[in-house]
Amino acid sequence: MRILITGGDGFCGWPTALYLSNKGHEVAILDNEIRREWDQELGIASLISIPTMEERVNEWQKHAPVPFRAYHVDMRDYDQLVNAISEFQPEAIVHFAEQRSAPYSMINREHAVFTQTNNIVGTLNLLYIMKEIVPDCHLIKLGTMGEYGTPNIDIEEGYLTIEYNGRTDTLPYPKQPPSMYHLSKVHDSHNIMFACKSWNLRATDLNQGVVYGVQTEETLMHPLLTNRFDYDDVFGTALNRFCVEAAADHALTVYGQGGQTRGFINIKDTVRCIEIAAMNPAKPGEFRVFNQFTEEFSVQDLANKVQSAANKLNIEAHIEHLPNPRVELEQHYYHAAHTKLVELGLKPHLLQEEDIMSFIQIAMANKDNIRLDKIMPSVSWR
Ligand code: NAD
Ligand code: USQ
Repeated sequence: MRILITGGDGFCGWPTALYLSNKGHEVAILDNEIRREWDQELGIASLISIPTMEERVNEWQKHAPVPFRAYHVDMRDYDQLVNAISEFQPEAIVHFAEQRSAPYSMINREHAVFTQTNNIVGTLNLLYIMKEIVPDCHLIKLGTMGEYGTPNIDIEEGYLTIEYNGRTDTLPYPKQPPSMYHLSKVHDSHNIMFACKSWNLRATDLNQGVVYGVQTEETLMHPLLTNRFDYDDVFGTALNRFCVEAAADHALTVYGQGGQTRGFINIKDTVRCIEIAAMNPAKPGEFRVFNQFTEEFSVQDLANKVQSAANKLNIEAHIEHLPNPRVELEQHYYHAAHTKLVELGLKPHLLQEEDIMSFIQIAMANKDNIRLDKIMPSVSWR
């Protein structure tokens, strides 16, 4: 297949592009490297240094079994995006290219406006271009489990059948997102659903949980192909942060009581889920939703697991409960369906102690790059 991967220079996009390319698909990545500018703005960097997009693309072109190309394009620039898509004529577009940090979106008004503009305008441009240029192309859009929030009932995959005043309907599952970033994903979902209904486009919204892990088979093929590893308080996510904190002899930073429960997925399963979605496209007019995670953990569960793995490496990994910088429930019911990708063939990599030990070891090998002043939470929701 010809697959365009927007956000292909990012943490999920880069390994996905290499994986699909290695499987023989004709892949192009599209990215404006804006993520690297946010790193500079915040004074942070990936724990493992990554080369420029041009350098890593040049390196992969030596390994790729089929042509592999890159477009340096801003999703908000309609004309540039039209040119790239007209030239490449993708059969599937995997859309990762958004500002994806909840804390970044909560820094202040400007960052909230930027996040929602960047994300919603980019997706809207894409929908209009698909309508005009590639109406049969399948949009595989990265959404987030956070769209649902933490309701006191089971979470379904996108839709909920309800009976009200004697009548029944299947409706989009109610959304209660916990940040301006998560809200941008809800707005995207509504826009995509409307486009599918109105213009007969086909789309799959992948409501992904928190991704952990770093490398995949392909990113390990050469040092220039390495994936990024975020651990700072703005872009770092729970399990990866705890592993770096353990390696740095820093306390594990559990926010509040630690009962916050989320769906989690290994980066090795992320790339496979995208392949499954691409190989089993939605039908014309269909807006399909899959919940893309493999296991649920509370933040406290994860801290305990990291502490136990760290102890095996003779590291103490003390757990500290910090005042929660976010507004979120710290003890709640959480049970979310996630069967659709498994039914289509996903064989999950479930989190093992050896995985956690290997993430801590990667962090220890890069210990000199750990910025201790970038670990404690700096963004408040209040
Ligand atoms: P990332 O920040 O590492 O990568 C995103 C990429 O998109 C960056 O390379 C950035 O330069 C690019 N980008 C952003 N705005 C752009 C624009 N206007 N034009 C062109 N390129 C632009 O993020 P990630 O962790 O790889 O996440 C990718 C997607 O998956 C996001 O949409 C995110 O919401 C979603 N997601 C991520 C996680 C996670 O835990 N990392 C979990 C669930 C969903
Ligand atoms: N948390 C801690 N300590 C930390 C970091 C986080 O207790 O040091 C807690 C947070 O308070 C939250 C939970 O861990 O309750 C998850 O936070 P996170 O920073 O790991 O993840 P989140 O902000 O939810 O965002 C990440 C990605 C985002 C994606 C989302 C999937 O950055 O792009 O959409 O995971 S989900 O959470 O399912 O919506």
